[in-house]
Amino acid sequence: MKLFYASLLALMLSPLQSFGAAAKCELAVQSGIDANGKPNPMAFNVKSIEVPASCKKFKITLENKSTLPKTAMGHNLVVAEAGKMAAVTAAAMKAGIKNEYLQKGSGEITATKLLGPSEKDSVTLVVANLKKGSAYKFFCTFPGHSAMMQGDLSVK
Ligand SMILES: [Cu+2]
Repeated sequence: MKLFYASLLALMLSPLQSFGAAAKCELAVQSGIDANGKPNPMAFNVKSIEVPASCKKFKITLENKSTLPKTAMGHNLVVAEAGKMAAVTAAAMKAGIKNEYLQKGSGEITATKLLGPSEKDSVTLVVANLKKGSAYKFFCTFPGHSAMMQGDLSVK
């Protein structure tokens, strides 16, 4: 009988344990805040993103903490292969503010909307579509921002 209760207890605990060990398949990123948590109009608070290979999907939510208007200091978060970042940012500059500084189909894997103060948007990466060991970047395509606002993204 003691053994029965012991195995029942183990059964009850196991879902909790696997939940605790499960990889986190989402991440909150802020713009307008630097990696040290200090206000910085042109920064992300995250410098690199590791996407767990065990996640089917990986959600990134960008929240813009900058207080400057979208037309002057809007931010987005775009994901692309590292080798395509320059092409995506160049195309975004040409696309202009009327297209929220993104030329769709220029090489981005996914992109949030361009955010003004206190705005939020999320994107979801399908992890099976990313290659383990490949170099990806996340960055902001507002003209001039990607020099400061960028980081590495990889599948681990
Ligand atoms: Cu920006």
